[in-house]
Amino acid sequence: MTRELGDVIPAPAEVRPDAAAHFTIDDGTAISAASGTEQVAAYLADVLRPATGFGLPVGDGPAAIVLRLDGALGDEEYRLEIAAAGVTLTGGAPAGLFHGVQTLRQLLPAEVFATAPRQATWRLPGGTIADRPRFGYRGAMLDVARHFFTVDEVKSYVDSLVQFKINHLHLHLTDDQGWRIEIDSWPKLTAISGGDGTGVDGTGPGFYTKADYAEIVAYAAARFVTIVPEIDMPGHVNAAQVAYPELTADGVAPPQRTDVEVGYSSFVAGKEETYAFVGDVLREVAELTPGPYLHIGGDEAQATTAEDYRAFIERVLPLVTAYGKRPVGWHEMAAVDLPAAAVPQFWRIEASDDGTARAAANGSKVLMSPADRTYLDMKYTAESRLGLDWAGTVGVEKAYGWDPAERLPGVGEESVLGVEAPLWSETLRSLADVQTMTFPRLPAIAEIGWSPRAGRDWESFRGRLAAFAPRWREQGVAFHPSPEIPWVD
Ligand code: TNX
Repeated sequence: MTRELGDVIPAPAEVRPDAAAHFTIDDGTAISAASGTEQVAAYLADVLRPATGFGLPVGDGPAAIVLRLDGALGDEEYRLEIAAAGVTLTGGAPAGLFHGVQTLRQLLPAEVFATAPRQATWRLPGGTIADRPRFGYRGAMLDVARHFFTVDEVKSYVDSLVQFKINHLHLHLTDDQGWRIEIDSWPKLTAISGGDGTGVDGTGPGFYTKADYAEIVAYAAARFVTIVPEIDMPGHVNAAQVAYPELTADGVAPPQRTDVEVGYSSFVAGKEETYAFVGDVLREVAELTPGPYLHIGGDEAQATTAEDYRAFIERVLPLVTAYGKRPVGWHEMAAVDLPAAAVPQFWRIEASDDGTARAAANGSKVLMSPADRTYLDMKYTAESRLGLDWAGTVGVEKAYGWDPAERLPGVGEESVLGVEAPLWSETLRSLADVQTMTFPRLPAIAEIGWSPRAGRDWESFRGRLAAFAPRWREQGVAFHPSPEIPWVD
């Protein structure tokens, strides 16, 4: 199927087709990498070589495909010019070039995503795309606590997400059912609560050593994705208390839990041991985190009194800041007066906001994850095999049909940091399950986060989305074949 210049998700800011022109990549095509573009040029060659079978040498001399930087553009901004003589990709910074490479891949035939050589005409439609993001934070979240996912599975997930210009991956590392990140000063966390029998129904054991975690962070960084680690507290802490009973009120270890209840566990706000523990954990996690954000959870603390909750959050926020990070927390955190650098992550299905609008008025930027639109763990329909439905079912059109700057009174465009699509893993058991819940809804959230508001159009989106079925099949990525989309073979 011939691709047209506008056949891209998320929709680019500006598309100017030149119907008279096109460029075809062949076995004589080379890539010219200007200074500072070498890393992305190597990535471009790497992603094109398996399917094309071409050598695609990268050098600094003249070539048909040219990568260059232009400091006049924003960091994530790029311009892609396709003419008969060749292709010029210009980025404001390597991140912008990387996004431009994803656009270029989408403009090639679906076979380009194959892992072994294929016969195809590697034709790019002519014209110019000038593109830049609406919001700086476009994220996904993976819950590795309810079910653990390996380093390789997380890397594969990153590779699927970046195709839609996602630039943050939030890892929900701890919860009642498991603790998934090694902490040197409190080794029983993973020795006990990362081991066999942990996770929902005991089916999701495992944890990241510090070396594993650093490997994920580096892999993501090479793809311009920032990892946002979450240590959920003061609720959702049963796994920590199983390993260290001194973190409970009576000092008695609770039973290990593998069910899906929420809201029953709590750290003790009035105990000094609590803060010794939290301080150590946050320090070690901050050390593993080159990115600016550290997520402290704060959701569903039903077993914590309102007074204790506020005391706890007020004690913990300055620790995050002291370790050089910006605190992120589920919006309940906004029950206290937040520093302007703190980011509440709004997840409610109603417009009620537990202080989020007040935080925005005080200068905080809000991360928008309304559950009825962005939660990738909600069932698509009542018949879905996987997922929950407490926020309703979420079809593709519903995921696409909202706007982050219109969702919450008092939280307009200027107060929105961006959007994030969380995937909780109570019902998930494999990477294929993760992919099935993510695709095709994640592209909808990605377009909301990246593309200009004015161009939002469901008919256009579902038509563009239809072309991704063969692309995901080539990559071995599972997806839900929603009847809302007129899929092509
Ligand atoms: C609510 S939304 C939770 C999680 C569950 C999720 C399931 C939020 C911040 N907390 O503990 O896994 O619902 O959809």
